[in-house]
Amino acid sequence: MSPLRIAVTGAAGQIGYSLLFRLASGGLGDRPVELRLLEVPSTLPKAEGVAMELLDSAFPLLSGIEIADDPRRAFDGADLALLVGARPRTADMNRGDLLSANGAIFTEQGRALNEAAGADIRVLVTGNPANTNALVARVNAPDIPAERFSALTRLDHNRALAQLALKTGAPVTEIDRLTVWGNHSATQYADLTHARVRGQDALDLVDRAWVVDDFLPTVAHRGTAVIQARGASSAASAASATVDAARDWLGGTPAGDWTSMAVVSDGSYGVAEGLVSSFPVTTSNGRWRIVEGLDIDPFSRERIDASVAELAVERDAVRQLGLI
Ligand code: NAX
Repeated sequence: MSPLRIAVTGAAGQIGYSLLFRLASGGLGDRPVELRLLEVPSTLPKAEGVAMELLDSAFPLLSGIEIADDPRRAFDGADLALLVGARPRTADMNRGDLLSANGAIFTEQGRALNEAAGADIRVLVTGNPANTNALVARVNAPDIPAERFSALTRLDHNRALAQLALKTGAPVTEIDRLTVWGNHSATQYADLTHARVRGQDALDLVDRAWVVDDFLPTVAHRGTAVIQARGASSAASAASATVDAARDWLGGTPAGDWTSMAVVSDGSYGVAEGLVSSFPVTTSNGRWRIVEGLDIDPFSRERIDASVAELAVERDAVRQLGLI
């Protein structure tokens, strides 16, 4: 079996340090993997150290490791690009500075993907602001079909699953049809309207006050809570969600269930066409499909619209900056 060529950006960062080992140890299945570690020049020595540890783990599925500071080299012939590296917001930056710094990264990487990536490329953006970074990369890669780009909302989905499992006492494996809508930000909406626990409607098992006052804010602000507790942002759980999202995209969602993925909107559920927004999606054979026809109640409508409005503001900002 030919190896799956996976490029990981931000390879020497804290998510990279967890993600690379999950990919090399069979996180995507039993196909051998070749890893391309992309970093900025100043952090290449750290990436070398990570590569040494990957080698020292003697993973049976790891068929090769390459380190690069040139995205064209890292993406050359790649089947999967996991775009994790991004510029974090520092105290001296306003929102425009953040979008502009990340815009520079994701325009360059979009162009490099367009030039160099393999014909089967799938691009999953974890680096924040993930949805808008995915939009910028997609627009700068006009020869790659739009549906090959997505942004990570699987961590939000997994956080929601875990909270519902804790509340109901059911294992996560007994919960399905949960959806995260919108942006990977505090405006995201984790929708339990269609979720089931052991086949029963989730909303018959929990009361509305818990959903509104406890569940939704806990899921939406989980990243901040982890920073407060750990003194560093979510890393292992973000890596785990990135693996889950990539595995399901390539391998498919279980029959009868769906997952949450931020994908390019076709106008479904009133989300403006072209925005990269989280939807309920099923996947099979490397393709995703938005689950259509779900009833959206007025509460959900309001929450979805608020998150999508934020995405539209981000899109307008990167448009004004000339990034798309
Ligand atoms: P770190 O700061 O530990 O690592 C980021 C790495 O990216 C650094 O090593 C840096 O040198 C590298 N980098 C920066 N620019 C690069 C470029 N142009 N090419 C290649 N590498 C580059 O951050 P980490 O904790 O690993 O988080 C990475 C990103 O994930 C951040 O943007 C973070 O906000 C985002 N997150 C996204 C989540 C999601 O669910 N979508 C959750 C976790 C996380 O907050």
